[in-house]
Amino acid sequence: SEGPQRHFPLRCLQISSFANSSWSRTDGLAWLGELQAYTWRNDSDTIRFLKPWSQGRFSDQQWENLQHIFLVYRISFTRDIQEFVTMLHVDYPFDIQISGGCEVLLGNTSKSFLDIAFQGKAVVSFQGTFWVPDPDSPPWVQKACKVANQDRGTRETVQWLLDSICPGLVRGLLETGKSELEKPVQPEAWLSSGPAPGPGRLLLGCHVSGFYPNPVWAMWMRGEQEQPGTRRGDVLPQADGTWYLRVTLDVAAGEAAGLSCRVRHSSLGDQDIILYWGRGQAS
Ligand code: ELG
Repeated sequence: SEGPQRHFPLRCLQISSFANSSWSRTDGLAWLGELQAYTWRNDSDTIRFLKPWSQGRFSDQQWENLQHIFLVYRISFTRDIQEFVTMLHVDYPFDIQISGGCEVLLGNTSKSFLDIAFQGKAVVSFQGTFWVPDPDSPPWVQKACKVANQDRGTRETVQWLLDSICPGLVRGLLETGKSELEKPVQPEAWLSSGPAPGPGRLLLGCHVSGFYPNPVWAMWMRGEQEQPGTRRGDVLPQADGTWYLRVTLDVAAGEAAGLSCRVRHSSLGDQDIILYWGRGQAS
């Protein structure tokens, strides 16, 4: 087989909020490419599968073992942080975010990462076999890393999770989830007129909804001429795993005729969607 054409990194995210010395919570979630495959809530002992293919090629027993590792880890992590905070005089409240995972590359290779942020700022990463603090992270984080680096068992577990378990899981997921991961979904598109940006002006909207995967191209055109005034909104996630985009154009009311919105997406092949202003709008 040819192997995956696109890249599908597994990104595991941990969000831990510490309000004071007696209240904290830790939640987790994980994405394969653009699709969320797992959640792990603070009040649950189990990692929940969000997709029919989330188990990958791992056995029930392998999942039990992983879940147990994460359960022990969550308790230990919370206790460790509370100890560091007491010892090193850190102020509540704060958040710690951890992003870890891997990507399987061609030829049986993989690349992994593990990054920790404190109050939204990157402070530590795991590199090779050690926790490495950012040079400009607070002194208490640097001390905490020195302590963490003394725990060889944990460093070995982290290495094993990143370099062996993660790529193994991803390889299985690319098989079990292949059809959903690789199947493009066509957008639908429609035009609207927004609130007048000024006297004698129109705000033309072109809405593109329901596409997968993410990159999409949409432009206001006059014939073959791309309109440089096209303003692109943010690409917004929708609950069903597809995406939404709006592009707008501010024009003189008299110049709207002859404009069109053109949409290109991998699901459409060469068949761009072209919608013409004035056909169907009240203008
Ligand atoms: N170790 C129990 O963040 C991100 C995924 C990490 C998974 C690690 C799993 C290993 C684990 O749970 C905790 O360790 C004991 O038991 C182990 C067997 O179960 C081994 O025998 C081990 O040798 C033994 O000590 C351990 O308590 C660990 O410290 C939990 C927290 C790990 C962690 N540490 C960390 C903290 C790393 C870098 C920097 C910091 C400070 C906070 C920095 C940012 C704000």
